[in-house]
Amino acid sequence: MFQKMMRAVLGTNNVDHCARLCHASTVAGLATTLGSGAMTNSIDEVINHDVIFVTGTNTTSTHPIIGGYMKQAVANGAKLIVAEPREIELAKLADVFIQIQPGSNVALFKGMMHHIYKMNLHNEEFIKLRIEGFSEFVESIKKFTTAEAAEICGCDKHLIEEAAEIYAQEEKAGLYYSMGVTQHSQGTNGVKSVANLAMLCGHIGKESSGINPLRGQNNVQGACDLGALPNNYTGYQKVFDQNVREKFEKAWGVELSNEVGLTVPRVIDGLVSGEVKFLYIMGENPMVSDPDINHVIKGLENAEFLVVQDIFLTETAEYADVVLPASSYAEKTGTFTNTERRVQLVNKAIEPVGESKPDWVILQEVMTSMGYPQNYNSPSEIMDEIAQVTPIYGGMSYERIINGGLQWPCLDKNHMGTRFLHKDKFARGKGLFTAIEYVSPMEVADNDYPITLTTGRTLYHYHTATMTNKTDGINKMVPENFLEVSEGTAKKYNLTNGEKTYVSSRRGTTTAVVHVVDTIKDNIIFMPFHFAKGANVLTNTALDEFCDIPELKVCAVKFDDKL
Ligand SMILES: Nc1nc2c(c(=O)[nH]1)N[C@H]1C(S)=C(S)[C@@H](COP(=O)(O)OP(=O)(O)OC[C@H]3O[C@@H](n4cnc5c(=O)[nH]c(N)nc54)[C@H](O)[C@@H]3O)O[C@H]1N2
Ligand SMILES: Nc1nc2c(c(=O)[nH]1)N[C@H]1C(S)=C(S)[C@@H](COP(=O)(O)OP(=O)(O)OC[C@H]3O[C@@H](n4cnc5c(=O)[nH]c(N)nc54)[C@H](O)[C@@H]3O)O[C@H]1N2
Ligand SMILES: [Mo]
Repeated sequence: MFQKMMRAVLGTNNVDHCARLCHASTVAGLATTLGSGAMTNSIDEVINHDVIFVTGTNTTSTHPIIGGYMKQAVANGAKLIVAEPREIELAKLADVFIQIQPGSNVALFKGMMHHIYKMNLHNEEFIKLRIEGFSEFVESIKKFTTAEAAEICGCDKHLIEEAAEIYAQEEKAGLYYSMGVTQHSQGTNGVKSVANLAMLCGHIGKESSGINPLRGQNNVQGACDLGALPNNYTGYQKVFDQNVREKFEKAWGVELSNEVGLTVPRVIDGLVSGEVKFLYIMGENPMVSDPDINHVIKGLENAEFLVVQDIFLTETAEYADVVLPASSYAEKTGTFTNTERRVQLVNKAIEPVGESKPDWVILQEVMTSMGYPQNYNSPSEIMDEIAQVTPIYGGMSYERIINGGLQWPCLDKNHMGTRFLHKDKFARGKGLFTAIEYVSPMEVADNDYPITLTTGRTLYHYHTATMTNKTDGINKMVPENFLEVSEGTAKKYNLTNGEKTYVSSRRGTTTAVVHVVDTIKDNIIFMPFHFAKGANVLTNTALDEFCDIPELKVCAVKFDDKL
């Protein structure tokens, strides 16, 4: 309905935060290669893998349930490969752990594919039957040796070869990735490389074999599905497709634009340049979560009119002209579509507190007062409309999802939903191989800024901590901004465990408590982005050319002992 409001009232839809910051590169990369940008397997398929390849996901911290299943699978005999810049918990259980340089994913995957092809471990039959674009792709991997890959990844080439052999030869292979692959200026190419690797081995379209981008927020999958992307209506129907547009014009009784909207980084740039004047932010805290906070401040200060709809008065809400208090998940009924494409019902537990209202009620009131009267009586009626206009949700209704939910595609009222994707054919017909060249991150360490910063999460906090910093126990575990640094680097820069240091990039300076760890390599640091005026003061706004995801996982920084 939010999409309906934005498209109907403004003629566009600039709301794509979750998609942009998490899996915009997944949507872009997998839509072009496979035809659908979602987890291809289901969560309960995890325990039956023969091999699990984990890269760019700290699964036991960020998807602990799935991380737990992975541990069970390993206990049952599954092999585990981990490729990560940090020795995460799963790395300790791995058969092969490759500690790679942040930003080197494409080189790693290409090196693995080179070796698989050289050793004749690729799945020729599957490729012939189901994939196109092989010859050009093979040329690109033939010349890229594991030695070259190892040089870029900063690891031993034998590890790349061993990982390649295990991944290719096991029967049921699950590949899992998340932000360590997507949040790069080469994020879409990283995702396409993941698709190349799985297709090369025929490890997709089968039970317990597939590509699994672990989605982030409880409903980021649902937000993407329902058109919170600037180029899509619900169900990934394109805004520039005339038939689609006509369908929605008829359903909503308004004229609609066929123009693709702006992505969030372009919205912030637009505020800074004055091209964007009005912004309505719902359930997002860009003052903490967007790259280059000083740039965000300029943008928000420049907005002529800013509305923030949130359950708390956030750092972003401080800049708002109007704050609309929303009810939290516990105070409303609705659905969340989880990472395995399962549309699940969430029931109201308590009445909305204070003056807050469920988001759908607020949006309905805004639409009505803007001259587009709407009168849904319940979220269930909204779901009925979604089903009417959205083929992949065609069979969804509250009555049908009451017991455990349904996984899309669920095409009609008799369809039981879909456990794993691409079974006999890919959503796009044939899968598509893409020849990809390795390109380094946009900002790499140099003499002025000699340290590579990578950012991410901890188990204890959720994103910008609006919802987790109100709990004493959590604040005890992770009370303030910190950085992880190797012993060697700490020594070199005179940093002692527990002290506070300044860290600067070309964009700004922040402070962090030093944690000396033995899980990260020299000259690389990790900082969580949970804290205001923290990591994102430093990060780079460089974007992926295909989907505008920012390079949140790599930038260059230095230590300062004083300002
Ligand atoms: N506790 C908790 N759980 C969460 C969240 C939270 O805030 N807190 N947020 C949710 C959301 S929205 C999301 S999107 C997910 C994100 O889930 P994850 O992607 O698992 O989380 P991150 O910590 O951002 O990054 C994962 C890992 O990427 C690695 N990495 C960094 N650079 C590279 C690289 O170049 N290559 C590779 N291969 N790895 C790299 C980092 O070392 C890090 O361990 O988590 C969800 N779950
Ligand atoms: N450096 C760095 N930056 C990152 C990342 C990273 O890895 N590194 N990861 C990025 C990723 S993947 C993500 S997803 C983003 C997350 O960035 P944000 O989405 O900005 O972070 P959250 O803290 O989840 O903000 C959600 C807001 O929604 C509010 N909220 C909660 N429930 C409701 C509700 O029912 N209704 C309404 N209206 N509001 C509600 C919360 O109070 C909170 O203010 O951060 C991104 N930023
Ligand atoms: Mo995310």
